[in-house]
Amino acid sequence: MDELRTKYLDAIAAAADEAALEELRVQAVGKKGEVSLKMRELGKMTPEERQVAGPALNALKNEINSALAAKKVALADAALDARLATEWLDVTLPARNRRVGTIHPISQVTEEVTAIFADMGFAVAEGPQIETDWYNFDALNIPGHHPARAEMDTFYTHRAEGDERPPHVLRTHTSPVQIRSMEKTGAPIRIICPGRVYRADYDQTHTPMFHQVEGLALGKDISMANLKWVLEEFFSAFFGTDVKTRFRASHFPFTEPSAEVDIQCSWEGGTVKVGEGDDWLEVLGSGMVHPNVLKAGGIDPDEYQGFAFGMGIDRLAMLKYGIPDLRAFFDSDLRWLRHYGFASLDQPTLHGGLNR
Ligand code: 2U9
Repeated sequence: MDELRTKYLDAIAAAADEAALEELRVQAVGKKGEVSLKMRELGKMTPEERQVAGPALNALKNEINSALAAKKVALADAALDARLATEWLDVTLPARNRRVGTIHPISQVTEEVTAIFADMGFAVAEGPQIETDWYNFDALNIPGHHPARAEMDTFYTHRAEGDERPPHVLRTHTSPVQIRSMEKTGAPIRIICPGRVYRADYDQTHTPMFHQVEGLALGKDISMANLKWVLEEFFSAFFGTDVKTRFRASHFPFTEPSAEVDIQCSWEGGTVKVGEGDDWLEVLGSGMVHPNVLKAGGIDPDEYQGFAFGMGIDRLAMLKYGIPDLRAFFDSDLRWLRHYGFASLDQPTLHGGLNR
């Protein structure tokens, strides 16, 4: 019995894993294990022999079972320690640097323009980029034969063969949004419409897609004087300095009278500065909304009148942030975007100052 005890207790102590332990359990105390076979021999003993051998065998069996259980726990603890050692993590290490994206200058300027006009009571209206020719042209007093249609370099969509309806167009200006807004809410109304517009034109100063913001203010007695105040207020807030404007008589089909608007600037060493000097820069078209356009929007021109204007957002961004090349706006060049882009938490507000 001493031999058996030493044999199994040593083997259990040396067992490397649970499988080895299980094998030892079967060998020692399993149904046909060595200790179990010895217990079967008790029957052949004399009562005196049995009285000594019985308790001793039981004690050995218990001792081996305890050793097996203790070793099992020890092996599990060792396995957990090994796992903890390999999966150890230093939570005090500083985080890895991550590259953050930037806000595109066009998005930034759109937010700035929106903040300034919102402060003057203008809401933002949006509409579809694919329009019917009625909303893009007819409603704006540009009939089929009008030269402005040809001049606009319009992108047309395809109609199925035999479908004689006029094709849809990629909107050439955001003016259709104003028509839709007039239909929806009527007058009085004060909105700006920023968004993408499309013209089939590509050179140093034109891209086939660009961004416009148009404005519309209708009421019982809104005049060109209100237009001039609103625009000077806008340009001064946008460029962060008092900006004079100059109105030149012009012609657009959708406004009468019409004016092109220049802002005061200086030219020095090939760079333009807004709000100083005595040069002028054309930035905007405007006028009093044509009665035909009011009618197309469902508004009575004998009851309401007002002004409208339109300007290029891309152009505004170039002027304010000194961006030289228009086409780079749409190249998705990450180096350009990191250089000219804005921090995402740097949202423009009037009280925070719009300018960097
Ligand atoms: C309605 C009535 C009138 C919007 C106007 C202009 C003049 C204009 C150009 C400036 C540079 C477009 O970005 S640009 O190429 N825009 O000259 N836009 S008046 O007139 C409207 C619009 C909607 C219902």
